[in-house]
Amino acid sequence: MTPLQEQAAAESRGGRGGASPLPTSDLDPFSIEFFKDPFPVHEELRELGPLFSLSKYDIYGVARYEQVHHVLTNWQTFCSSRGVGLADFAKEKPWRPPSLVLEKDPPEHDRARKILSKVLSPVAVKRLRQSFEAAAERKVDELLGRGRFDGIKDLAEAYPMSVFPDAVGLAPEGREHLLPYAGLAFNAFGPPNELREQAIAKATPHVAYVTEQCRRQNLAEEGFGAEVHAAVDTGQITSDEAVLLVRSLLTAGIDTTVNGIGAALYCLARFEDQWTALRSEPQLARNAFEEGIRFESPVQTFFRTTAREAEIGGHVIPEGSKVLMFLGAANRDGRKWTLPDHYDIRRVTSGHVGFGAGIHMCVGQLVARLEGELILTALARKVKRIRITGEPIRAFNNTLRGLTSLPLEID
Ligand code: QZP
Repeated sequence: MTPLQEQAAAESRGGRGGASPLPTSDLDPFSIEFFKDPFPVHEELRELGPLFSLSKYDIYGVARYEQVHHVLTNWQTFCSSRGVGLADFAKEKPWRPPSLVLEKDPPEHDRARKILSKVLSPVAVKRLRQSFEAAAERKVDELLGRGRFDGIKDLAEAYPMSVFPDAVGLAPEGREHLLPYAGLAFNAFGPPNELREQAIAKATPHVAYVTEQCRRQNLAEEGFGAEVHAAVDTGQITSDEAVLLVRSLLTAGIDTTVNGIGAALYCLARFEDQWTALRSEPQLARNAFEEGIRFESPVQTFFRTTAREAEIGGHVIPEGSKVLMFLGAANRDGRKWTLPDHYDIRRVTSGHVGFGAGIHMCVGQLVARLEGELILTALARKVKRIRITGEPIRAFNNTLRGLTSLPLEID
């Protein structure tokens, strides 16, 4: 028997655990069928209870806001150092050297986090506003000139790709590896299904590119990359650690904002009243982006591992268990949100877990929000109408939710 089955058996014998037996689902939360429309299933998962098990992977799951938030904010019990994907680093070798922020716990985590917090601080991000704003306006002008375009390829991907790699200080050559590398990393958090295995099979050139570009000599003299490496000179980190921290920027800094901008764009194209509201008040752009993150949750899930015995909703979880957090379900939990399935650009979005919560909460969130705010502001100021002209095509990834194509017309 697996630990989970043993516990279920113990509970049915009236042993320790919750007053009621732990609910189980045979859902595969990493299947194409689920990715197509996860929201009705999210509701079923929330209704199962505060904690459930997923028999397909012998793991635990949380889908209600309260429990997702609890797991995110209790790192001593729900640790990251055994990986935030399905793979338990205590039992299997990670596909790449672990991230010094994402896949560590305090105190190691805090040392690395401090460097990135400073590099991505409010003051540092403020300095980018002018150039990011000019790029957003150029992008929207170009798309207005074309009239018809792909909202994902030509906008949600093109805009971050036109600003973020330069902000890091990457050379112009080889940038086509960035999105495939991120797609790989986000698929790798999932189980060994076709998405993960195919991505790993094609990984070599993308990994080689990222590994090489993270070195100090390959980064511009100014930019996030150089600023990370400057922490070597002051003795805060080693040069090997600096390379890995730049890798974190490249892994987490692009595909996330691509899908965040894609989410807001897809919402604004579908919900005409919200587009009208944004046009009449472009100052709402930053919140329209944030609400897109809550509504679509571009980062749908990731895991923690119990570092010690834990308790959720009256159920005991043994040490060494994987707990899957359904961020997308928490962000639409009716226990927390009014009209959760409505995209409302005036909503008070604070508290959503689309950027996580607690000590690991997205360190690049100010860069993401800047990009989101500026591209939506440029659209609101310059564009009268957005129309979907063809069938949106969904992208399938073990972690990220978004589209691969969104045919649009603007005027
Ligand atoms: C990915 C890294 C949603 C998160 C899992 C995004 C993420 C954050 C950090 C890293 C990768 O440090 O490589």
